[in-house]
Amino acid sequence: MIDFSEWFHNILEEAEIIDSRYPIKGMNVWLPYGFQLRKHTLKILRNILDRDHQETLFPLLIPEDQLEKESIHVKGFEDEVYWITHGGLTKLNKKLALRPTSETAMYPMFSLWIRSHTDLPLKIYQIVNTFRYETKHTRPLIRVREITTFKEAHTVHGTMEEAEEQVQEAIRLYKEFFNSLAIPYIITKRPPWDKFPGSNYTIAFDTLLPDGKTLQIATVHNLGQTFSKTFNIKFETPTGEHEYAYQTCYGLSDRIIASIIAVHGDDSGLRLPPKVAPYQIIIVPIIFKEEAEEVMKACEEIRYRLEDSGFRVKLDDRDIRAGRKYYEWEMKGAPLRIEIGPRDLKKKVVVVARRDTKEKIEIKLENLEEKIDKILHDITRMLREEAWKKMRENIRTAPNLKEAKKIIEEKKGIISFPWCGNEECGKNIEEKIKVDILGVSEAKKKSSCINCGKEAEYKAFLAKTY
Ligand code: PR8
Repeated sequence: MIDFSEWFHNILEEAEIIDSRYPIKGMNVWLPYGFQLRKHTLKILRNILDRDHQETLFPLLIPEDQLEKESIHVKGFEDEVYWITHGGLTKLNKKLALRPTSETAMYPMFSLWIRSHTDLPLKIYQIVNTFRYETKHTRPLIRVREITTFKEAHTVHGTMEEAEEQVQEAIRLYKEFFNSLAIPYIITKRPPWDKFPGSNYTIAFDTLLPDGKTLQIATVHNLGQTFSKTFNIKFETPTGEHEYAYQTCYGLSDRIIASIIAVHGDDSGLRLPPKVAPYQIIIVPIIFKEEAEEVMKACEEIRYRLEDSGFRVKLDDRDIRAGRKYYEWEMKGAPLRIEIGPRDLKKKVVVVARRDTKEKIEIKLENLEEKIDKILHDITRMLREEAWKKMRENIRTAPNLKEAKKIIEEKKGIISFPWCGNEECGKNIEEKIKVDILGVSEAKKKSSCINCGKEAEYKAFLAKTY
């Protein structure tokens, strides 16, 4: 991949994921193939969240006074809010915001719903579109002004410990989600100057894109009692006192699809993990005139057999050259292709081609389902291992700031280094090397801060980011 940015834009178009020609900056059209990819990805997340969250749906519009009630929160979003000022020709008395996220839509309702400790914990989520008037350069799926798959979860608890535990639980859920998509991640606590507006702290997942820049793909926020105090979310404890609740929220966006595409793709196009591929298996008939009917019949039979076993299958019977079909489905990332010709039928075998390794294997028809299932699992494992390896190889340590700057400029990727945790020192580091601190994890061994030399409390990470 010579130029990632160009590759990414081209593949979105060629593989028919989205059409970015819609005449509003930062807003795109999901095409049918992209929509299928989106649907299967959302299904995985819904299955995970549905275990103990309830799905809801709140209105898109938020009244001005409600959005502005939490002052730190609104300060963080004020540059990004789209406003509705008119209904037809009538000027509205109260402006309405298109939700940039839904805390201020949901929490006034939570204060009506929650009365007693028996109403807790409350765990809900919704998958909706949100709007952010991004001023930074927009990019399809990566930085959009209409986030079309904003998956936001919001929880309410009776104690700070429970909210802490929920943060850990959310991290576990998101790990499971990313693992099933074979997407590698690093998890860090954002520095205080980069946390979600109104939160006590923010934990973020970042992945590495092929150009060496990181992409934030999920965040988990501990909101403490900030919003419950603003929106009066109170409950009666078992001993009859009234206390403000503790909250968390966590979310993901269209960047999930962006990372599936970017992390696994190669020079021939997409390589989709089988769990989310619109078609897991493409059947291509190899037809010669005299046996055409027989081959087509066999292809259809195999298609029904595989569909019966739960695989998503497409029989590509278009009247074009087989080579063109191979090229197209490779580009669109279908994990497996089955080629069926008259000679194979006589031998009672089919030829299966893997998209990940481009390997071709002959499989006996009698144990087709079982073999295919195994191969699909193996493809996910392979994609996962390859992606993690690539990411790990691009996390480097730096002995001093000069060296860190050099590595970032020459190799990009992620740099880890010991840091004291002091805000002034952190900002000084960012100033010196002109790259942002991504976040921190606890330091496992004793060392001194790369900048000020004091004892390092944290292992910090630096990277060029999207
Ligand atoms: C919250 N409230 O809102 P967050 N384009 C694509 N993806 C984006 C964009 C954008 N313009 N902006 C953010 N994201 C909390 C948690 C409810 C849920 C993605 O958190 O502001 C980023 O990956 O951190 C970000 O981590 C995620 O949305 C959640 O947004």
